[in-house]
Amino acid sequence: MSGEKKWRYAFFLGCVAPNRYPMIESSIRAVFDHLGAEILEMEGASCCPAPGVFRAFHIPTWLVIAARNLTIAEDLGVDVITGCNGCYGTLRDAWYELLHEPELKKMVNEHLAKVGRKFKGSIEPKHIVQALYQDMGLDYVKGFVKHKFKDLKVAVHYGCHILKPSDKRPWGGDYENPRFLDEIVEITGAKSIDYKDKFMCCGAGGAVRTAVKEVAADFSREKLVNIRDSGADIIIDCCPFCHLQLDLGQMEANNYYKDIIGEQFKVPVIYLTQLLGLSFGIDPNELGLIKNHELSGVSPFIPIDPFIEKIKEELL
Ligand code: 9S8
Ligand code: 9S8
Ligand code: COM
Repeated sequence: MSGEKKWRYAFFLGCVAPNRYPMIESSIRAVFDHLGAEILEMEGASCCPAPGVFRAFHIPTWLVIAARNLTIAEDLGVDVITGCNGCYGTLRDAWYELLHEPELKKMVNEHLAKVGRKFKGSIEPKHIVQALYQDMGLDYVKGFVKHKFKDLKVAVHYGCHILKPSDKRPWGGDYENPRFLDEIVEITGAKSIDYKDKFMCCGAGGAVRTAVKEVAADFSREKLVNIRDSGADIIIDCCPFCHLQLDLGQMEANNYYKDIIGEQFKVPVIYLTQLLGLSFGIDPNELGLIKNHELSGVSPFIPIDPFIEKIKEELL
């Protein structure tokens, strides 16, 4: 889209998308550009740092690093968006705590002064879902839908940090049974179907994946059984770490738990903006919707071909 942009955001990438799922980053850029949002780069940004890891070990270190990242967006003078629940958790929790606790802010700014920075609290950290749902609004986003999926059943996975802690999140209303992500998915015509324990963790968060892969895969196994029972065609998520766990984790669950799961899992995992982008008519290549490949150790691990086949006719 050319001309004046309606919104401007600093884009916080985090680690997982640029390193493992470049298609997630690419689809966010394409969709935001299409919707009339300008994306500014955050030069010098580091790991957020991951809430389940850094905060669990040393809160002051976590806070100072998070605040440093926020000051990069403050310098740009715009709100920061991220496509990762974990990054959202860190940036938003740190921002909230620093706004409400002067002592913490003083401590943080003493450290930041050593690198010539200062946390002011002048911008708000947002999830891309928050930007879509609250800044732009469903009616506005709906106006860009060109193709409606006629027969696509979706298992929506929220993940944890986008919802909790609820006092630091902007969703209002029901935090145990939210609908905002389902509502965004459904503007594409896809049907968000209910499944057992929908709001359960993917298994990866809180450093579980890093510490004990079998335990993370066991969570995923349970979630995937429920998703399979629901008859979903695909999983839609809004977090690259959940995405990794639900994609690569399917292979791991197929391996560790082959004796108890029966048929092997093979549900395509698609990121929210990949689905939205398709319905907007954006080139699937730009959204990183690539056909199966033979490379090892390269995402996507579960082939997305069944999804591509299913939607091909609707897109032609
Ligand atoms: S950064 Fe570093 S590890 Fe991660 S992707 Fe999201 S959480 Fe924040
Ligand atoms: S990774 Fe993303 S947000 Fe989390 S902690 Fe539970 S779920 Fe999956
Ligand atoms: C999950 C991030 S998205 S972390 O593992 O809890 O830090």
